[in-house]
Amino acid sequence: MAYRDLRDFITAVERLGALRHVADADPHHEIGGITEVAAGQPDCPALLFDRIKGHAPGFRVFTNATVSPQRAALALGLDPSLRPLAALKAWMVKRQTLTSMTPVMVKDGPVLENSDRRDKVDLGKLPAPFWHADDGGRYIGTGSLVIMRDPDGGWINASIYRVQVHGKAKVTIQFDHPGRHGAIIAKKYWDHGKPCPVAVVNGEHPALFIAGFEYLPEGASEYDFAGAIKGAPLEVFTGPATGLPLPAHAEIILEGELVPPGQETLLEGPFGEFTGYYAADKRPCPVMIITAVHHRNDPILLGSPPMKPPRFHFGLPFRAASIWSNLETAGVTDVVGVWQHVAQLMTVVALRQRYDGHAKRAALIAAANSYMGRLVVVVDDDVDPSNLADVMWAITTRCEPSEQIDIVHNAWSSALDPRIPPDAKASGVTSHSKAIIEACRPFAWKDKFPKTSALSQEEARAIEDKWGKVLKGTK
Ligand SMILES: Cc1cc2nc3c(=O)[nH]c(=O)nc-3n(C[C@H](O)[C@H](O)[C@H](O)COP(=O)(O)O)c2cc1C
Ligand SMILES: [Mn+2]
Repeated sequence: MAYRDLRDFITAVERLGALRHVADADPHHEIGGITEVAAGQPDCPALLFDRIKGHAPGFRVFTNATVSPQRAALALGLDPSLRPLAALKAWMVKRQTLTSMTPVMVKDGPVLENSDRRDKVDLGKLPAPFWHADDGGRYIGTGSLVIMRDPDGGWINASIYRVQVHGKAKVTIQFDHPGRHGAIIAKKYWDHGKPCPVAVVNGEHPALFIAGFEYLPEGASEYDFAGAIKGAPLEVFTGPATGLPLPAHAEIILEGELVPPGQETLLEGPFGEFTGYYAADKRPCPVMIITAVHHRNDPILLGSPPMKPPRFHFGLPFRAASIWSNLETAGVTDVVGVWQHVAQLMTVVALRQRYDGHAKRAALIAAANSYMGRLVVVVDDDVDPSNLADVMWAITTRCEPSEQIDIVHNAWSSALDPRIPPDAKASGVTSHSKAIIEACRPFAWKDKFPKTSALSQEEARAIEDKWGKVLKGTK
């Protein structure tokens, strides 16, 4: 299902019956609150806010865009009716064979319908919400991309970093750590005493939203990856203020410069994080001075605020698809599924064990790539890794803790980790330990393990197909 831009995507969501229109909400905590409550519902709808308090009618905010598995599949161009694990597998396979597509240059685009330059710039016109009660300010960028050009290679990085409003023409951009491509690129300009040209793109094509979250190699542009997902190159024009290539069909674009930190930094945050806490507090952050704002008529700001888990920006755990792919590339056979729960804080691998040590081999690879994840679980192939209740059943019945739980120390976490003690965090600690839980039948006697009385996934599915309507009372 191809769609041209965010507006087209919203139309497709409406056709699926998954869009709700919300009028007269307040950007001060209310839009954020409604978004969080909706995201907690079993069939979380997408929300389009209009007539936002304090803003011109038509200036809209769109949230929960890809929060359901169905809409995450739609955004990837996959069949939205696939079951979640089948959809993730389809994405894993598609991802391995994507052909990257370089954007094509165009002269004009709908995002240039309105432009404010220099002293006309006023971010106050745009409905940037105050998402959570104790946030340090309004955030215009939660689901927006930060565009920069590498001064050496010339390639374009387009990733998601949050953007806080600090004045009419001033925002901060938050790099979680100095290894972010955006942070590396900006430093190259700053080391030469120059500001870094930058643009913030909002209301972009959902394929670009997904690409902006992917861990791509340095030198690979998220623009090309988005084109590959979309199956057609992005159309970009040359930003008049920065010379950066910018998506013509975006809703709102800010252009400007990220000034060297020696000149100015501002305290950023606190901001409600995806763990459900304020763990990073306030930190000094690079400042962007905005020299131009472009937007479509009646622009739509795509908001993707972090929320308390299990809510997450994407209804399919895309990082689990990369781990699944990593396992295959590393030569680990018989993986039947990988999933992440609790907003990617827990990784589960399901496999058909073929040899002793097979499960641990998979677990160690998955643990290495589990950002902030303290729990890594391996289950047998009869357990659906996307079903947390099934995973807990496997843990409580197949894992002997004294034998099958290992702890890996000093592993990959983040300054956003709420459980790193304050003094350790202050001294720069961003690692934690990971528990690897082998919840598989022990390999040496797996054939003597008591037989399960449960229906197999295939049997249960066949029953659902035949008797589902009777059980639901719709027949
Ligand atoms: C909605 C959303 C918000 C995010 N916010 C941030 C952020 O504020 N800072 C950050 O460093 N990463 C953030 N991330 C994660 C990065 O976008 C992601 O790790 C990306 O791969 C980094 O790209 P890079 O490899 O080009 O640096 C966010 C991701 C999403 C989906
Ligand atoms: Mn990148």
